[in-house]
Amino acid sequence: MFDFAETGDVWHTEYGAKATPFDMILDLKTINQLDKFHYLPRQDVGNGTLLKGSVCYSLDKKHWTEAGKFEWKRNSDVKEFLFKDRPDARYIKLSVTDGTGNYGSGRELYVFKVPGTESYLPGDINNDGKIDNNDLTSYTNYTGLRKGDSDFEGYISVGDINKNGLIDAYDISVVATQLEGGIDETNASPEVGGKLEISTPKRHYSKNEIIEVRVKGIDLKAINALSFALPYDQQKYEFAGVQLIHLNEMENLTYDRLHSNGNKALYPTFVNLGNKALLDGTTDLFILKFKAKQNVTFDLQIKDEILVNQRLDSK
Ligand SMILES: [Ca+2]
Ligand SMILES: [Ca+2]
Repeated sequence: MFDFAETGDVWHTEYGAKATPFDMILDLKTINQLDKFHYLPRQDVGNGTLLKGSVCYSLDKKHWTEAGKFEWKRNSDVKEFLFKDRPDARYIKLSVTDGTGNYGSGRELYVFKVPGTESYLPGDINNDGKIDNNDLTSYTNYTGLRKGDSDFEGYISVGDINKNGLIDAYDISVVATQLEGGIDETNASPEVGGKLEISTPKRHYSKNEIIEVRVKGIDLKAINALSFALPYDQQKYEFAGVQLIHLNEMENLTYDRLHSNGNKALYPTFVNLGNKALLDGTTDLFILKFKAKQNVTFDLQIKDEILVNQRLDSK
C-alpha cells in the first residue's frame, strides 16, 4: 500500500499510537473515472485491519463528495468498494472510524477505473500525457474563455479544473506551478488571502481621454497567481494596455476577450511560472489603461476575482 510495490509488504500506522479515526488520502495523480477499489487486509487480519468508515472522492483535494460507507468483516478476504456513480476523481479519501486495535493497516489497495476510460492529467490541455510549456501556451490563448463561448465546450472545458465555467488563474496555475522546476510543496505557504481593488483618479472622462485604472492588492498573503474579469461596453471603452508596477516576475497573461455573445471583458491575469516570489501585503500592482470612446462616467467593476497560492488554495 502506498509504495507502488505490487505485493509483499504491509502498511501500518504508527505502533503504540491510537490512530482511529483517521483519513487516508490517495492521490491517483491523474483524473480517472472510478469503478471500484479493492482493499487487501493483512493475511493474519491483525492490528489495523480496516473495519468501518466512509469513502469520499475529489478532483482538487478540497471539494469532497461522499461515495458511501463501508463496514467490513475482520477476515482476510479482499474487500471491494464500488463507486456506484462512477465519478471522475483524482483523490480518494478513506475516513476510517474503526480499525482493529485502533490502528490502520493493509497489504494493498488497488483502485480500478471504469474499463475503457482514459486517465486524464489535470492541466494537460493538449492531451499529450505530460505538462509542459505547450499546455501553458494553449492556456494563454484560452484565458477568459467562458462556458457559453463557442470554443469552450470539449477539451477546453476539461481545462477548467476548478469548474467555475471560466479559464482563470487557478486553471493556469495547475500548469504553471509544474514548470521551470516546479514549486516545493513542502515549503509552500498554506496561507492565501487578501483582495483586489480598482480605482481611478476621477470619475468623469471626455471622449479620447485615457482612463488609468489602478489595481491594488489589499492584505495579500502568499499570492502566486491572480486573475479577474473586467466586463466593459465597447461602445464606451477601448483597452489600451497594462502598466506593471509591482508583480515581481509574474507572467502577464492578460487577455482582452470578445465573447461569443458579443460582450467584451478584459481578463487581467498574472501567474508565476515555477518557484518565484509571492505577493504579500498592501501594494499597487498594475494600471489598466482604457481610452474613452465617448464621454463616460467610469463604472467598471471587478468580477470573478481569484487569488491563488502555490498549493493551489484560492479565494
Ligand atoms: Ca500536455
Ligand atoms: Ca476555472
